Amino acid sequence: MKALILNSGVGSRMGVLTSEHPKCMTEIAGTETILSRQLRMLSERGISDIVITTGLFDGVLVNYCRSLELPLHFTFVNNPAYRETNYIYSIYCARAYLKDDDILLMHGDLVFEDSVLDDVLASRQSCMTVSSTAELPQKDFKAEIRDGKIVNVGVEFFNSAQAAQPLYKMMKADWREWLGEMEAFCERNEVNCYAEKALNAVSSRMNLLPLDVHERLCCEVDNPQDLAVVMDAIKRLHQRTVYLCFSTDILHSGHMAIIQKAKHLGRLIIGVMTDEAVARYKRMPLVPYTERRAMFENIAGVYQVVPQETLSYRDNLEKYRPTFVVHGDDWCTGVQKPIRDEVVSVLASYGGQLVEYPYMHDQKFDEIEKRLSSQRALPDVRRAALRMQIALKGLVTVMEAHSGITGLIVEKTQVVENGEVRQFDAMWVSSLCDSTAKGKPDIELVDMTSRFRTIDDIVEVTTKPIIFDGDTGGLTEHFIYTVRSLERMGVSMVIIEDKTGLKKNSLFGTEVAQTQDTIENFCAKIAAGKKAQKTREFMICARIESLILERGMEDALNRAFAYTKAGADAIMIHSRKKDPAEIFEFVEKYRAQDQTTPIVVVPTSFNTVTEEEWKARGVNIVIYANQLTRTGFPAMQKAAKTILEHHRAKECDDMCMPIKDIITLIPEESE
Ligand code: SPV
Ligand code: MG
Repeated sequence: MKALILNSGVGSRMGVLTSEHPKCMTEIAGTETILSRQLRMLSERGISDIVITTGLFDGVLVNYCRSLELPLHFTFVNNPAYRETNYIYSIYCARAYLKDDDILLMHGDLVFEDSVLDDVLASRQSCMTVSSTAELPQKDFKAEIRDGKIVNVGVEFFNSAQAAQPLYKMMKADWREWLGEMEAFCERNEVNCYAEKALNAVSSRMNLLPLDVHERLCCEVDNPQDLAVVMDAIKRLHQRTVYLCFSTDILHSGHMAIIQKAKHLGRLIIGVMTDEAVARYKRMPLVPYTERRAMFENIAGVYQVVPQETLSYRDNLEKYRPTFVVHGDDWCTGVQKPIRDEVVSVLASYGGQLVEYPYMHDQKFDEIEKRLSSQRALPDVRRAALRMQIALKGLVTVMEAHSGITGLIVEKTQVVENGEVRQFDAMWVSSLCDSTAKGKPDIELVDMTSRFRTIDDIVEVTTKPIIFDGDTGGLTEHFIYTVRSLERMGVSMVIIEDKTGLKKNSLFGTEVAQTQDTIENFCAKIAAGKKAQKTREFMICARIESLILERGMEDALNRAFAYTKAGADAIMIHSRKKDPAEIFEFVEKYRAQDQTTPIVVVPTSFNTVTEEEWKARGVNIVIYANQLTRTGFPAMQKAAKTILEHHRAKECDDMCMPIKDIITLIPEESE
């Protein structure tokens, strides 16, 4: 597309303001002139081919354009008869440069706001700016509109007319018609009329649409009064602010496009969602807040970058009271709708406006985001995620997984509650469930090679952090190898319990013979594991079995402090009582002396306590240790029985998951 700017007029109505330069060089805001503003706006939108017709002071104008040092290619065409002819003749003089392209035509004294130009450029058909709300001017241009199309443009049309401003986007074919007619006019020496007279002669052969600017700035500067109005309007435009919020880890051209659009509405304030806010509503951010903030601060033309601490915009809208909030229209439905509704109501309270752009579903962007998201599965990223989650969320929820499919269930299951998406943060590779899946008892019979195989299956199809049930950790000499293998696989934490000899599942308690390790031995195992670990983020959690084995609270606490001192990164306290009282007591007494070491609980028996209460009491990790296993197998048993009872599978059908749903859960391409 080429821009054609008409600057051959003398501008005599401006008085002394045009005594030394053409009207388009009149300053309208600071050192910005009508022309420099037009050219800046064009260059920001990638329109670089500019044809300018000149008249009086043409040398001054040419030098001025060059001095602006914008990345534009100019063609200047002087109309030598500028005093005796109208701009129809200037266009005629420039005709050789105006063939074979769409044309953006504007008068050199026209001042318009960014969004007007954006709308004109976005039009898929030829258009001219009009205002359905402005009063019909007596002497200026009006457009006569019939059946939604402009049929006549001129000062003499009052019927079915709207005020019109000389800013046109002409599609190539339409422009060819108009230009051809202008040539015919000029060759008949009709050079003193408006170019629009030629347009009116051919308008029936094209679709020239009126583009309604309503109250927006789009105004010619003909005299000092117009100039005062325009200067005031620009000052008000500069005071407008726009708010845009991001939680993205990277910037792609889709984000940049919306930032550019938003910038055109006013001073741009970007809200960057804090890590805590992102963690609450989606997954852990891959890039920390400070880095994400810096990314936006370095974008030219961004006025201010501020933290947004919640998913809700309310606090920031009340604080900054932006004139506009900009967002893609994808939040009109789905989980983000309540957030949008709140934005609409806060904006209404002070007269702000919501501007929504059509959400662009571009495969290119989806792929970039998918590729980025797949980084979560990389061992280094996955391993570090648990520590980050604890720091950002305070309480992390963990669900057991013992295979690829159960891993996928933990990865993907979500519920929406009050506009917030709830999902599990991490996976627990339970010894009980891993052994059960292999039809074996939970007595450290399934060896580490096999347990690692399970981790591999899960790791291959998921991205969430993993906590590994390391049983007793085995011999210290073996444990150090386990630690390194787990680190390599991207596991975030191993939990080892202070038992020795033949380990049995804790939920059997004292019903079976179980031996607790000595504090010294267990501390040595923890210390050896910590020494062996290669990465900073990996965590070793010491699990205390004193309450399970009925050794009392004091023993539990003594051990907890000793294990922490030996280097344990977290403490797990276990109980098989239905009443959570002893766990509460332990947490309270431990927290009285240690406020930072994360505490882990596995509320299988004491399952009435909510996550909110655990958090309030100072617990950091809640593990749902076996619920997928304990619900899955009875369903299978029931299906097996039903088929046996009916000698066929039909009666079992209603119990079965549709094959289609399996496809949703397990995509064919790796995600
Ligand atoms: C497991 O899930 O294997 C555990 C937790 O160790 S518990 O079964 O409660 O002992
Ligand atoms: Mg276990």
